[in-house]
Amino acid sequence: MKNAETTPLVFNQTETRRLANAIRALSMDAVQAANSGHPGMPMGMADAATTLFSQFLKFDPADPHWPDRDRFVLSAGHGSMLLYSLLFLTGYAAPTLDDIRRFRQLGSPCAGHPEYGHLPGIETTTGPLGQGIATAVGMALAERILNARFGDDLVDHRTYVIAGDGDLMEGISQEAASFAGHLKLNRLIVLFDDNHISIDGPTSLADSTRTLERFDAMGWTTMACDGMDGEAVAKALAAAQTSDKPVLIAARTTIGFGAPTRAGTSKAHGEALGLEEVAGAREKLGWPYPPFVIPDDILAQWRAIGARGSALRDAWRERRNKVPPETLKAFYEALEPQVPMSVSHALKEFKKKTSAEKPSLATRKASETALEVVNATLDKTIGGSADLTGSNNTRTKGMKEISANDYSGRFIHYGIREHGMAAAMNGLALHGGVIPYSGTFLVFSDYARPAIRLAALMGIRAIHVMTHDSIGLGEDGPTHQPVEHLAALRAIPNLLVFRPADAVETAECWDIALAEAKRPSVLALTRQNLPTVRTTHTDENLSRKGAYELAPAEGEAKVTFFATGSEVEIALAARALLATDGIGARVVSMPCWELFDAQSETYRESVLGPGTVKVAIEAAASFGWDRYLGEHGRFIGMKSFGASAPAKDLYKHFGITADAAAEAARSLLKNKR
Ligand SMILES: Cc1ncc(C[n+]2csc(CCOP(=O)(O)OP(=O)(O)O)c2C)c(N)n1
Repeated sequence: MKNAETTPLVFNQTETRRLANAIRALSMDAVQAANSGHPGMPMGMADAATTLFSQFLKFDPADPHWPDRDRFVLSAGHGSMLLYSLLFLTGYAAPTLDDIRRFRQLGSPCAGHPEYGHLPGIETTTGPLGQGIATAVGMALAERILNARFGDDLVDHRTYVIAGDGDLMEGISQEAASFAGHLKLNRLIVLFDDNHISIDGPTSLADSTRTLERFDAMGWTTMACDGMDGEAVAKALAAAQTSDKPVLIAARTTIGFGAPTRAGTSKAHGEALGLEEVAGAREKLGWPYPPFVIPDDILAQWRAIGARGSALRDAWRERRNKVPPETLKAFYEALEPQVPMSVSHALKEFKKKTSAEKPSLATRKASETALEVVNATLDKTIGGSADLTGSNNTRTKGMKEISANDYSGRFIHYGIREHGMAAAMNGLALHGGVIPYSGTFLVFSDYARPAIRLAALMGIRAIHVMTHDSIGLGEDGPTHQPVEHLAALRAIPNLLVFRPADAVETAECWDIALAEAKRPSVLALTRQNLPTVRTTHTDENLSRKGAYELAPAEGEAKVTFFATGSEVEIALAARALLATDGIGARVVSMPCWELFDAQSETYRESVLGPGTVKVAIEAAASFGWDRYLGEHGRFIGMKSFGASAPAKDLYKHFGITADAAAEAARSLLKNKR
């Protein structure tokens, strides 16, 4: 191991087994107490994990956030008791034994699956199979990017993953692994729990992949070893340290090892073993201690494993202290979650200029222009696209690409891997030191959704630029025209979905997305040009409240038009039509529902315009709009999939026009009388 200043603790197979049995006992007892959970995986992988933590993993329970620690990702999140046991045994402040006793209960940090933020040492939330390994790819990439910027003395660590058959069967593993292989992320080491068992029975029921060959073909170093033999695992892990490619170690294990009748079968997988089986396992493993009791000598050995990290961390501190002060300052600034005020200031200037010049711009283009400002001010943004760079407009001037030979760039060609991209962005964000943003078409948010959902659940900043946001994209037709996607994304809690109306709002939305360190964002942007609707500059970021009155009524307000993005232009035209009839209508732009919903009731009421009739215009499904429109409001939008035609024809065909909106308002007013 490079930079290993302390001797790793080496145990022979028998000693490893004894230490590993502490994991087995805690896991089966916790699952038994909860009467739910997965004892099999922790019991199978206990020896391999013990070897990894005692001899290889660079971590310090006393300083769990130390930036140069190795990252450990339990991709097989259902085996969460493996991780909780390791954290307890190696001496993290939490979980306590009581927490483990309350495994899977409300308030215990030991949730059913590991949740980021619940315990130090949980580097990412896992459970949806495949996410962990794909997120780890982002972590391993972040390490290389920061290493290229700050050097070996500050950044020199590895990312270890434990993944099961399920992780590797999931499609996302293909995207993630081929991407990691292409980028030669040799600091990524995956221990594959090769136990031939999943829930339904033997994996042969559904899979006959030659996994090592598959990974070999993707540019990985592959090896196989006996996962029940600590010494064999150590040998494989030692060899993995010198690889110039990512490494997959297939560790052959026995699921539920020790359980007298269930070991090696799917019956060890997903339920408590039962008291009799647990008692039998105690006997088989030679573990005579009562539930949740770890004998002192074994605990002491585990604590020694945990304690070896402090010397590693001290050695890193020594190296760090010799780094030139300006490098060190830049390093810690990069790790700072807050974005400097200079970004907001620069975007404010951009807004001022845009309001004065009033360009007609697609919001994807406006986003690129805003990003020119952002990327020139903030160097930790890492852009990218899933092979739609010229369409998403995410690559600004001078952004060098990141490649296997040179990680010093700032732009990632993710390839056509939306799901892998979104998960890698999570890994980049979780690692810290960079802010990932990337792009695809909004319609393909479906392909990235499970990873976006996890970002929202974890509360991390990943910014998704999603262009071609409606039928307004035109001729590519209904396969490419999102209809239900805004609603589907808005349904994800803690995700900010922005749909800016012009270049000014686009800059405001970027400002908010960058400042939101604990929420992911989606920016839904147009392909087609839009006029500038914010023609008077305000220093205040009006989008921050989620919705605001863009145009007041002339005279008494009888009508409120709500619109987002490209349909704000239509709302303004409808307002003008009503004005010629002497009907006062106001227009509310709603770039972000989530932010609006969080405003005070007084503000929301004032924006919603009590007493006015309400018409919403959005070239998308109506799902969700009722909450603003009430029973009597009208929605002008999509009721079906789109069609292939020029955008202007489509808006007319689907009735999303100023005439239709004005007519809806008139008829509502008539009914009101
Ligand atoms: C995306 C996803 N699909 C399904 C599940 C439900 N699930 C949890 S574990 C599991 C079987 C996994 O098999 P394997 O990785 O071999 O784990 P082991 O049986 O070895 O513990 C399944 C289907 C899940 N967690 N995530």
